Amino acid sequence: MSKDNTSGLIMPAERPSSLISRRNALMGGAGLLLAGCDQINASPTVKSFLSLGEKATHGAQRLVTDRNALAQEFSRAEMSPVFRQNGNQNPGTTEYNALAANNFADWTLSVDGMVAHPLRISLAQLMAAPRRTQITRHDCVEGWSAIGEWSGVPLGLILKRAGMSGNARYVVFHCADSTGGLPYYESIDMIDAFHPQTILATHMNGSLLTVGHGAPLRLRVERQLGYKQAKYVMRVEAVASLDGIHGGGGGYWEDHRGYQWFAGI
Ligand SMILES: Nc1nc2c(c(=O)[nH]1)N[C@H]1C(S)=C(S)[C@@H](COP(=O)(O)O)O[C@H]1N2
Ligand SMILES: [Mo]
Repeated sequence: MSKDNTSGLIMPAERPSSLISRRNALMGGAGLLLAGCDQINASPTVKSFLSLGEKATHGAQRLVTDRNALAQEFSRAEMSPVFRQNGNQNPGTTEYNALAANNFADWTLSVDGMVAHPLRISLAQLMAAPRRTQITRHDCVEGWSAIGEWSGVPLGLILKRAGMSGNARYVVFHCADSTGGLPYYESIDMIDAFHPQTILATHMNGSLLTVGHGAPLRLRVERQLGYKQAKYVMRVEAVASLDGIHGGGGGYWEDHRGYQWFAGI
């Protein structure tokens, strides 16, 4: 955490080496053995051994690193000059308007469901928590993308603080807005919930979130498409199943628009 706090960015150079060391740890050193042995490549026995090794490595990487791999991060110079607002741009309810009028001083995030210690966290508490900052690309299924900087508290920290049950399988985000009476909500699995780039963001591009972009708190789950990036998050719920939560599909778009629950990129 402290590394992220001081630089605000993950240095691009860190990523390949951490991936390589993860692979080597995984392969028990076989990765190291196979690296850079041009001389012995010629022998057919060695060749077949190598291709087996390659398959094993790729298979293991697919299993272990694909879902955990980091989404690409960008430099400040690559940030989009305009990051559009999309979907609902203001919940507009009496309750939300009152919270916004007071700069969300009375707002709290509820963390509940399958947790040992249900929490109510104020914005001030979130601001004081360890945070992570990342510049990533947002991809909306409607065909636009934008690169922006997000800063917030890792979701995994909050779930650990709440003492989430080992039997919980999904994290559901309940939002303040609805469309035609249908509440916006989204959900992710535990791999995404504990992914290092999954944060509950309070800031975008160095400033507090605007109402249009989801104030005071939104999810950033960087390996997923735009519609999973829930804005106006009011409540985080740990559950064993998505059955019985609204339409049971795990999200507003999944329930009503036929979008895939898993929107991995
Ligand atoms: N609560 C809520 N979250 C939401 C939406 C929404 O309508 N309500 N729209 C989604 C979609 S489709 C996209 S592309 C992004 C847009 O985020 P932005 O307005 O910050 O660009 O938010 C997502 N999260
Ligand atoms: Mo979207």
